[in-house]
Amino acid sequence: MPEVLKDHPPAVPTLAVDPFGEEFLSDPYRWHGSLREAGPLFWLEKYGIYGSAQHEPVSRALQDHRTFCSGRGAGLADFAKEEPWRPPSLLLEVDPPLHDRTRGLMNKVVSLGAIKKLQPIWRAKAEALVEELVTRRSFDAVTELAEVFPMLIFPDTVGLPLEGRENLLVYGAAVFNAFGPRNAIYAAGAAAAQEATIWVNHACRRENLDAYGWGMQVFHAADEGECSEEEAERLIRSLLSAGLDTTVNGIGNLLYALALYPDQWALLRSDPQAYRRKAYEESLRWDSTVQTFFRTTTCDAEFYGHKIPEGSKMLLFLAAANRDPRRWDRPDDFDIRRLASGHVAFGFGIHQCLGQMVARMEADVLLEAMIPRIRAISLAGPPERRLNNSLHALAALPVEIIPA
Ligand code: OVV
Repeated sequence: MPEVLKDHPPAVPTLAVDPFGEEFLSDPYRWHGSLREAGPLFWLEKYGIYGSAQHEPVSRALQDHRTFCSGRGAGLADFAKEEPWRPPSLLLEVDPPLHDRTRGLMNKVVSLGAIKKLQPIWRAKAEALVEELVTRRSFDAVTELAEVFPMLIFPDTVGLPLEGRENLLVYGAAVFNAFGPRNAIYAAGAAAAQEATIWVNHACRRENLDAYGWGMQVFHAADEGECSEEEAERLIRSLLSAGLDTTVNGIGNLLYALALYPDQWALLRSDPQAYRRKAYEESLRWDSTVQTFFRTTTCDAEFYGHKIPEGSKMLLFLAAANRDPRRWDRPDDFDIRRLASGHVAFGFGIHQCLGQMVARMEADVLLEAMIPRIRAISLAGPPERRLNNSLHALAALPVEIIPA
């Protein structure tokens, strides 16, 4: 290194990898190490954006919503320069003060009390579903369990029309694809998403919601003057966007982990009270459903000794951060004994997942139903991936079980 350059700030490492390419998305964990090793900040030349994949810088960016804003989109598109593909989310894609009003209102609808009230119903549905699958001995843990269970409870919880609910998964997949570039993966779901979008927008209207669901409660908040009627519709749209494909894959990834680590299933069964909740938390750390989100800088910022200009997009690798060896011992091991809290699978800071308690309760009642009925669970064939620009998703997971 020539003497004269010594005092210059370090250059941001430039990476050629495409984090939305099929090679990357088929096996993201194979690539994460090289992203983390590049340092706390790197440049992804294919997209002309910054990236971060270590736990500390990712957490720091998520917490600093003034510098790393969401109002210019949580995807690759900069809403200050490009028309969003749909009207922006009033939760995910806005900043304070608007965000705090909408989030405050939604926190009251999606509250722990509301979830606990539904727990007995969710538990009964989980028991009935698991009961039936156990008699089969072998089944597909994605198409017959992970995709089925949230559909049995979540649309009813929101109070959606019965007709057309199958659009929800299609829509969710499209929403999460749309955070990435307009690549082949996005295009593959785009046509089906058009019809699903029409159905979702229709389902969010007051006249199509039942009187007792969370959807109507958002309209009650509108009646109290906390938001407009139009805002209420779009807030309900958030429940439908973020509430299904996320929990489906959260459960899918959990079941995959348990099938892959039989000793962990045995440990969980040996002391369910101690491990049930920890098992789901660890599965979120080990295999984060939402792999990435973007932020945009609101000003010229300094980040780990680097200067980032205003208006830069930054891709935060949540799933890579959750396996950062700087933060966790043996990060690639699924180990339900560890303290997984501090993972960023639900994000961090003001935008941290609104539905996280729903996700936890769904997993909890499912495990509660499985533990006494299933002695062992193992893979009966290779799992199949469903590629998505943001989600780590499974298309199929053949499993075999031994009843208890
Ligand atoms: C966290 C998340 C993902 C996708 C969509 C939304 C939120 C939304 O608010 O629409």
